Amino acid sequence: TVKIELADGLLRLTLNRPDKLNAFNDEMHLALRAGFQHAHDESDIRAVLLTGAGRGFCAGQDLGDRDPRKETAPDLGRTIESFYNPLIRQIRSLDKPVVCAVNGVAAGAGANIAIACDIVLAARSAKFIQAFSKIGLIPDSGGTWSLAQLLGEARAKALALTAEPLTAETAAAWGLIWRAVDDAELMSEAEALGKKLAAGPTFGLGLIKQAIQASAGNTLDQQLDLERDLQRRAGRSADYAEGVLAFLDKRQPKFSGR
Ligand code: LHQ
Repeated sequence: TVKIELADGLLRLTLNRPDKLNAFNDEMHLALRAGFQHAHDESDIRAVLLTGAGRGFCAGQDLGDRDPRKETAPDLGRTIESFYNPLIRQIRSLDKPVVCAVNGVAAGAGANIAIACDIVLAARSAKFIQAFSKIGLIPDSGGTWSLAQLLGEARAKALALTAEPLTAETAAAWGLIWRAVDDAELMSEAEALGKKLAAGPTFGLGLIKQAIQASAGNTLDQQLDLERDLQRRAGRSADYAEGVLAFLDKRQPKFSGR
C-alpha cells in the first residue's frame, strides 16, 4: 500500500491504493509509518518525498471501512490517536526535510497530511478539499492548526466550514503550499528539489525546520534564545566547516549531512 524507494539519499514514499484515490486504511497507515521510521533511523536517508500513485494524492480516511450500519458506536478519537496524530508528529519531528508532491486531489486528512510536510509542490490540476464538514467532522491531522497558521482565521474557517475545493494555484498564492507546477513537471521538479535537499547540510536543515516550527509557540525573545542555542550547534557541525571552506576556496561544498 506504500511504495518505498531510495535514490541519492532521497526516500520516496508513494501512497499506493490508486483505485481508492489512496484513501487511508489501517494497513496503509502502518506502511507509511514504517517508511517514516526508516527515514528517521537511516543516516544515509537525508530527505523524504511523499506522493501518491495514480490520479489522486490522497482522499483521506477510507470511508468504506466506516459504514454506520456496521460501526454503531464509532470512536474516531481512537483512530486519530492511533494513526493520524502519530503520522503528523513523525513528519514534523523528523530532523530531515520532507517534500510533498501533491499529484492530484488531496481531500480530508489527505490535504492536511500534505500541508504538514515541509515543502509542498502541487500539480496545477490538483485540488485541496477540507472535506470533513461534508460528513459532520472537523479538520484533523493538524488541519485546524496548520490552516490557521498558514492562512489566518478568515480563510481557515471558510475552507473548513464550506469544504470548497481550493486550486493549487490559489493554494500557492495564499501561502498554503510552496508552488503549483505544470502536471507534467511535478515529479521531475519534486525529485530535483528532494535530491538537492538530500545533498544538503542535513544537520543544519533539521535545525532550521525545528526553529521555524517552534516559532508558533514562542515570543520573539524566546525565539532569539532558541536561535542562539541552535546556531551554536550548527556552528559545530562538519558541514558548517565544509560550507565556509568551500566558500573561501570558491568551489561547491560537499556536505556529509553531519
Ligand atoms: C474513496 C474515498 C474515501 C473510500 C474516494 N474512502 N473510497 C479520521 C478519523 C476517522 C474517520 C473518518 O475520517 C477521518 C479523517 C478524514 O479524512 S474524513 C474525510 C474523508 N474523505 C472524504 O470525505 C473524501 C471523500 N471523497 C471525495 O469526496 C471524492 O472522492 C474526491 C473529491 C476526493 C474525488 O472525487 P472524484 O475525482 O470525483 O473521484 P471519485 O469520487 O469518483 O472517487 C474515485 C474512487 O475512489 C471511487 O470509487 P469507485 O469504486 O466508485 O470508483 C470512490 O468511492 C473512491 N474514494 N475517496 N475517502
